[in-house]
Amino acid sequence: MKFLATIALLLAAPIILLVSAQKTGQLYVRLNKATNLRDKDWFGKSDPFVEMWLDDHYKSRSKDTKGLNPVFNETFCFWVLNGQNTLHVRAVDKDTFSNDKIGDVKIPLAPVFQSGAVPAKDYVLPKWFGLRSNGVVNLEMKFVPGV
Ligand SMILES: [Ca+2]
Repeated sequence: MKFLATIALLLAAPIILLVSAQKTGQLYVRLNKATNLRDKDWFGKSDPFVEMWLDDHYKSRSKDTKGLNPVFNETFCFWVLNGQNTLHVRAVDKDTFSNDKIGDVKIPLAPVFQSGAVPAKDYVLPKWFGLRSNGVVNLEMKFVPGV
């Protein structure tokens, strides 16, 4: 009987996970631009792009750009699930052999959940525990609950 109870628990666990992973709304992120990105390329040009995600299995990726002050003007939409409260943003330099991380930042979503919108703002990609910077991304957010 104990064995059966264990099996029942194992079967129930994914169902509980599914229920707790309900959608709570849609997050729109408009990525405006980045400035002063750290130069990762020793040879030739910098060609940065930006990745964003709530869940690292589902990353969104911007277009490729050129230079250290790229303009994106792209909007991304994410389904927000229960418990997701951080937007991960990473600037990456595209390379022939392996892409190179420029910097990243974790943006708390509580402000946009509370107010529905956060206007365009600079977010620093910290370096050395925030003592220096790998660059800045400028983005704005909007949250539409319960879709
Ligand atoms: Ca490159």
